[in-house]
Formats: sequence, C-alpha cells, structure tokens
Amino acid sequence: MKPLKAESDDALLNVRDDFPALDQAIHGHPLVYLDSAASAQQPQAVIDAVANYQQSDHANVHRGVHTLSHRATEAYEGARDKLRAFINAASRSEIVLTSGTTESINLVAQSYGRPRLQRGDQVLITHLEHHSNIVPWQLVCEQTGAELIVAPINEDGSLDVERMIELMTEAVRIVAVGHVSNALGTVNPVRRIVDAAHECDIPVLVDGAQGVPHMAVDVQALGCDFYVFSGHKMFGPTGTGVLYGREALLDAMPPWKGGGDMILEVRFDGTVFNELPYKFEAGTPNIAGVIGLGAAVDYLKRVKLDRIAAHETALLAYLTQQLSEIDGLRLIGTAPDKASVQSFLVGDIHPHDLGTILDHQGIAIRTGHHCAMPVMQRFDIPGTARASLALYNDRDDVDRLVSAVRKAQEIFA
Ligand code: 7TS
Repeated sequence: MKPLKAESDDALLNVRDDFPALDQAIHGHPLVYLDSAASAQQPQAVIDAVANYQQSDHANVHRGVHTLSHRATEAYEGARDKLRAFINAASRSEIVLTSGTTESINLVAQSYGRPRLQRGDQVLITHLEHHSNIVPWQLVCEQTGAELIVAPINEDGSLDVERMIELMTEAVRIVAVGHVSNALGTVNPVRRIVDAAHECDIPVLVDGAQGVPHMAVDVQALGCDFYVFSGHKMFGPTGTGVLYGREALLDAMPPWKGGGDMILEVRFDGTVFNELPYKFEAGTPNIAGVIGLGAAVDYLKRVKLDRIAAHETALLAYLTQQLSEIDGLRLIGTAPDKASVQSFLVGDIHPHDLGTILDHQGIAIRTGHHCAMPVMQRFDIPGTARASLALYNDRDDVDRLVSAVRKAQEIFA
C-alpha cells in the first residue's frame, strides 16, 4: 500500500495500486470502476489472504484435532474477532457470520420476526430500501398476518423522518432501515430513528450494506439492535457477511437453519443447540471468504475509515457538481446527507444504452432499478444510471465519466 497523500491534498487517498483489477484496459481504455455499490474490488492483501489459506491451511473448522484444522479455525475465528472490533460490538457472540446482507435479514425476519409477529402487528421499513430489506419482511408478514408499512421519502430522496416517527405506534414490532440508500446514496439519521423506536420499545435492524465501506460504524454508539452487511461491498470476497445482534436478542431467538456445527448434542428425541454465535451457523461455512473478509478489515483499518469518508465526501461533491453542469442531465437523489452514490438520467437516453456506451469507453457504472424498484416508482422512472464511488476512485475517474457522458449525448443527438 502506498503512503497516503498529505491532508492538504483535498484529503485524497492514493490506494488505486493496491487493487490489481483496476489495472486493466476495457475496450482499449483504462478501466474506470464506478460500480462499487454493486460489488467492490479487492485489494491484493485480500486476494493473498484467500490464496495463502487455500494453498497451505485449508481444512474444515471447529472439528479437527489436526494442525490444518487448527490453523483454519484460528484464522476463521480471528476474522470474527476483527469484525467485532470493526463495528465495536460488545462481544464476539454477537457476530454471526452469514453469506451476506440478504441472508442476515432473512435470518432476523424468520428467527426474530416469525415467532413474534401476528395479525394486527406491523413491520416498519422505508421507501428507500433495497429489495433485500423489503421482501424478507413481506414474506414473514404473509406467514404471520402482520402488515408491512412504509415511511415515505421526500423529492430530494431524503427520508421523511418525522413521518417515520409518527408511524411508530404500538402496533409496530420491528423497524428495518437502511444506513445508506444504494440507489440514491441518502444517509439516514439512524441514531435518531433508533432513539425514537426505543422510546416505543421497538427494536431496530439497520441494513449497513452501503454503510460499512464508507464510514466508521460503531453499533453501540448507534444503539441499534441488529446491524447487517456484506463482505463483497467492503472489499472482501462474495458469499460472506455479518449479522450483528444484541446478545440478549440473539439468545432468545431460535436457530433458523439446522445442521452440523450449530448443535451441542443431537438425539432423536431432541437436540441441544450450540451457544452463540454458532447456533446460527449451520454447516461448513465460507472459510476462505471469511478469512479474506478479515484481511479486508485489516486493510480498511490501515487506510482508516475517517480518511476514506473524507476522501469520498470531497469526491462525491466533485462528481455531483461536474454532472450537474451537463446540459439535459437530471440528478436523482440530492439529499443533504449523502454517501458515495449519484444516480442520474441523461435526456431521454435509456440508462442501459448509456451504460453500454460508457462501457465501450472503459467506464463501469450500474444501470437499472438497482434492486430498489419502489424508489424508481416514487420518481416515476424505469431506472437510473448510477455512479458509485469507493476509496480507490479519484477526480480523473470523474472527469472520464463526464466526458464519456458528453460523448454519449453526441452519439444520440
Ligand atoms: N442492502 C443494500 C443497501 C444493498 O445495497 C444491497 C446490495 C443489499 C442489501 C444486498 O446485498 P447482498 O450482498 O446480500 O446481495 N446492493 C446492490 C447494488 O446496489 N447493486 O447490486 C447490489
């Protein structure tokens, strides 16, 4: 990893060379990767950690008396410890390793929600949510007769927090809210939402998939009851993720999946489940991926999340300002508090056509509904073009995007 540039240099980081995938040409142009909200690239340190494990330490965890199994277990459980510290959870029992945000939310919906919810109860989410924080709640509502209710958003893509708090009546049994919107980049006032919900004794799940890659997260300071995220959006491998849950809540929840590792004793007349967090980790886990995720945490710690946040805040301001100077470009999502994402539409060019033209110039963006169809319905649009930033992007990337958009306009003129 290269040294960081001086603070005076617009808080810019200089870490691009740590990410080997960025060093390639696409259709003859150097790659500009602006799709980290979908999946972020991995630093060499993560790739090496996974490769080293596969090459010399691979064995199953928690069961062998032999050396390789010990090594694998140590590295796997070491990653859990790193993740605990990363979000400042009180205990390693509160860190359940999952396949990602989607699995974590389904676990909470089925294990926390399903036994508690009944007809007359409500689950409160927001209009900004990713499908992963909508559909698991719809399913559990169908199973239990509970009702899903939705806090509205404003024209700039910010959450109507006052209205959300009004919706927190006695009927609401859980609140689920994104930390940062993947479609619009809106940062929600999570602490305020948690405080309001707790005044009504309602637990809160925070979908942190787009939070952890961009800002320091302290679950105890946020006060939330559950916080979930994915490894692949924070520079780790796919198929990894975390469910943080307050110990008292996790303790009271039944297992969601049954199988090996989540038990202490199995008899045909009944099974004794393992202690936390293993009660929720049935079967052989993604050992290599989790070890890679531990290396991603080490990497973020070295670069420092407050520097990442400062760098991305400055870069997002530059991106938004440069895009807004393009004639006929409409910004979607202009909330005052945003992180690392800008959605937009250019004249009547379909976002998919724009994305294809940009790809031919080496620029990777995401186009479409971003798995947040209700957000698109709110703005009455089929989808957007979305540029999403990460610590390795810089002003050159933004300049390349802007000139490629102008070129697309010429093509369609
Ligand atoms: N929640 C949010 C806020 C997300 O952005 C995503 C993925 C998920 C949940 C689901 O994460 P997974 O790792 O379990 O799939 N978001 C995106 C995106 O913006 N483009 O592709 C995936």
